[in-house]
Amino acid sequence: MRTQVGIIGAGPAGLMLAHLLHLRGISSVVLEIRSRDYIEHRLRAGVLEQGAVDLLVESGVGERLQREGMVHEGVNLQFAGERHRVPMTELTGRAITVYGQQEVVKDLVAARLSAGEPILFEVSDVRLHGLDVDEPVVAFRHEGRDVELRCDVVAGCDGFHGVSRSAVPEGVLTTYERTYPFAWLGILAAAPPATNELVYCHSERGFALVSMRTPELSRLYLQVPPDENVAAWPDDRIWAELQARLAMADGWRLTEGEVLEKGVTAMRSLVVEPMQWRRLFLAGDAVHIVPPTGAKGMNLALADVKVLGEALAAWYADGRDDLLASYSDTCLRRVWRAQHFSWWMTSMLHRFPGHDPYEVKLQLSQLRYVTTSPAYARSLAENYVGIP
Ligand code: RFL
Ligand code: PHB
Repeated sequence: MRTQVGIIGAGPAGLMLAHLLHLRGISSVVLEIRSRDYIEHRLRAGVLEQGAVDLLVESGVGERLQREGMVHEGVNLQFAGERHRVPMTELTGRAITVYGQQEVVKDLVAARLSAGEPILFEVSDVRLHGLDVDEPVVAFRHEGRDVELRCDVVAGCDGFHGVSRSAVPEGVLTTYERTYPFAWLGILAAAPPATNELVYCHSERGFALVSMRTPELSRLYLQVPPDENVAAWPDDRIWAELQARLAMADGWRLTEGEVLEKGVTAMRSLVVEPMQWRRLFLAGDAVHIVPPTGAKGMNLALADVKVLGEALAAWYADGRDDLLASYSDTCLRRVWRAQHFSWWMTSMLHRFPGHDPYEVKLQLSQLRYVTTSPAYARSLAENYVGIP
């Protein structure tokens, strides 16, 4: 098999890159180890920055997003039993849109298949060769056959557990990372969202988050110990803990409903630099991870491939390689801003096992300052809606 760009992974990064390349007349083949059904129902992120929405709409895959996405002009921070709204749109002129990552994936898969372009699902044994001599080959198994895909360039969009990153020789990449001493237990519940906008809640019992997917579905999270077993959390315990953490002085209560899905997510920060080696370009979770507290992961994945798509278009159309050469540096500026923001939100809102009462007082002072100083609130807002 032969194509111009071999794309490993059909998450938001790989699918969006394939779509952007198709619009420029550049051929690609997308390889995915999971099934179509699996990737279209994997429950993950839910917040799109303004820039991500613009990218989806301008590239022609935003029709359902514009119809079904929930536009939020503010976000709430809750602490000491009080809720404070940060008016993001008033402060920045921009907004976020709540729309599930699996919906973005469905829209991109549909666009690709209706264009008659290939996505090979359920491939296995994916290996990269020939990078050192600039003749990349992706070898894999598909439907019982061994296949070799020859390409000009490989895009490694295969997420944190992918294989692309490890095709780079030892000593080339530098890893920067943090792990946090807690995880998130997330649920999807058949309950109308209890608030119009998201609530990030600091409490003595630990962090909680109120989010949503549709007017009928709530998405809720609780800080739990790292490697927590989901079995330790029967539905009743989850609701009781959410109610306790989210309790307000005025008696407000969370709407409860049937728990449809449950899962535990580890919290880590990670950046691998540079995001390129020769003809291999890495994008999204394959090279950077953020804790979900800043809602940045999917947005960074989309921002990377926007840069990569434009750089590849300039290379194919005009033989220009300056944009490909600066791909990593261009992306890493946004990546590090999001790293800092996500780390900062995480540090301000969670209960850390080693914290003493002094550190808790500092968190509360910071939260009060962010929600009362227009300057500080604007800083949070511009990071949250996404720096253009
Ligand atoms: P993905 O989505 O992980 O896609 C990678 C794809 O590659 C496939 N793959 C392979 N394919 C071929 N060969 C191999 N050897 C392969 N190995 C793996 C995988 O099956 C997969 O389909 O990476 P991508 O595209 O970089 O997208 C990144 C986002 O998925 C991720 O950053 C977000 O989900 C993170 N995240 C959030 N991001 C946001 O922007 N806003 C949020 O509100 C938000 N909330 C979240 C989140 C992630 C969460 N979890 C579960 C980690 C909330 C949670 C709970
Ligand atoms: C979600 O709706 O899944 C969500 C929202 C905001 C976050 C993380 C996850 O910061």
